[in-house]
Amino acid sequence: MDRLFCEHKLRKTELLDGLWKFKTVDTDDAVYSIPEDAVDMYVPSCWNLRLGLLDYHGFAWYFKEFSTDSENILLSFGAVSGIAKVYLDGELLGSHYGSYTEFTFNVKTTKGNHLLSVLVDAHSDNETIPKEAADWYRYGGIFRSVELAEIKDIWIKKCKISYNMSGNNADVKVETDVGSFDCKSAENLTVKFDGKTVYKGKYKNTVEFTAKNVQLWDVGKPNLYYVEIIADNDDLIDRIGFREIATRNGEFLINGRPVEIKGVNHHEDWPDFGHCVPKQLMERDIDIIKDLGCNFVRGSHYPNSKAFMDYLDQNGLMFWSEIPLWGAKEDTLASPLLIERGCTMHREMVEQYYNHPSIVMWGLHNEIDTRVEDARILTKEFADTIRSYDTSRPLTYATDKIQDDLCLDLVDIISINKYIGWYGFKLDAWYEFMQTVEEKLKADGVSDKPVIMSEFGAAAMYGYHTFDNVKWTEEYQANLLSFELELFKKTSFICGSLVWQFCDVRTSAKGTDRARGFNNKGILNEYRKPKMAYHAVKKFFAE
Ligand code: ADA
Repeated sequence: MDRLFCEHKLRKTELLDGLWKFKTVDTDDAVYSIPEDAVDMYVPSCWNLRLGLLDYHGFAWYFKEFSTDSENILLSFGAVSGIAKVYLDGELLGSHYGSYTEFTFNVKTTKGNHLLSVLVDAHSDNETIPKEAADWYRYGGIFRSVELAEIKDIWIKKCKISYNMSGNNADVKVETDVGSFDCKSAENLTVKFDGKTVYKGKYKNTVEFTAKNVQLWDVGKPNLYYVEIIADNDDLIDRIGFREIATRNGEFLINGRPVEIKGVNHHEDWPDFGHCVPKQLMERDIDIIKDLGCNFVRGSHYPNSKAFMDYLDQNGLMFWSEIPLWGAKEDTLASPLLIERGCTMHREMVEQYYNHPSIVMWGLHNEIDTRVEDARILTKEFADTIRSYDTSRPLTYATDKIQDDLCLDLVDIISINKYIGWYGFKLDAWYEFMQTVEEKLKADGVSDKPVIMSEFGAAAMYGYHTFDNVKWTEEYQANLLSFELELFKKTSFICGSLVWQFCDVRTSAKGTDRARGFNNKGILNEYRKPKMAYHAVKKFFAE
């Protein structure tokens, strides 16, 4: 759903996007019919962008009437904030936790008219992911598309396409997972690679074949191949790219070649659309990122839409995908609920995004208190969860506590967030900091792991200039970023830099210390107008 190419030729699908009925409520009590005072709400969208709802983070009902000619349907939701409880004709189908990943219900129903109702619970606290006080806007609502599919007896739930390169050939493994209404298995299976049939016969979960003389997917050279799977009457088309990722002697390698990571942290956010960014604006962000000379985007701080991932795939840009576990403090790290939610969110992210070649690393969490033993237990649990499904990509997390961090040995890449020159410290403190980092890496026996500066920068108010180098001016931000990028370039153990951040983004939870209610550290403003820092960064990355 929501891809830049057609995922099905056989499966009959219809988007349920458009006007739904909507009503905010105080409790999660079930509501069985559309209330008279429900109002129109466009799906997908973020409800906070409706007048009067900017600061609303509670419960809301969505209702949609639809009709179908099938007795077997799939209802898929691209993303719904917080907890979504889904009802069909008043009967609970189930619920989903996790905001940024897709979920589906298969339903045996009757031909004709139906009422689909969704209760969205956008509350947050210290055990939700993200927690209440996170530094981006926690938009509420059904913010990615909803799809209705009519199927026969079985349907393809997902497919994992993995491979091993041997010379120019790829040994490919296609693992298909089908669902069925009557505990039947699929009978027949066809797998096509690059338009040619590589398997046709009895259904089996795993098909292996050798793809000869493939062109590699590489940074800036995005060779892509389509894989088409047909199981009985259902089908699924996905797109892959062949590339090998490795880390060695402090270097990050793509296809055996060390790559210097040059990137930005990017929130999926637009002032007028929230997380529900129109595709032409995604495309524009990609163009800007390329113009800047970047080869890498960190999806801070949550799984991005599939369409954005497709743009990255087809532009040869690398991506770091993570779940929104942000800034968790010592007192919540041992919470079984938090850990369980985190593992579920990781599992869904990795399974749903596995086939994207642009994703070159998974991020476990961001700025949690990695100085304590509980963080080690949680980090290990998350790492094991991901590695049980994907051993092809390195793992990382962003630490702001590098000096006392207890978890560095658990991941493959060390990523450091540091704001010297903005929060508190004088610029010179960077030199001492770099020395401490080097000593720490040695002391922990992790000097052979690549190190990325995953966040650094300063806020600047768009259009604020002075003759002097004072904080909040465009000059200060541009100068600081130039200093930092120069320093990182000269520091031998650093293999990449990710500027915080691509553009200014709406935030709320950190309260009054965020001028305008925005995190203003963008090198573009929220409407993507470049600040001086844009040109300063471009000098380093592109020229
Ligand atoms: C942290 C955090 C970001 C942002 C940043 C800042 O590093 O990971 O999400 O809040 O600080 O602007 O202070």
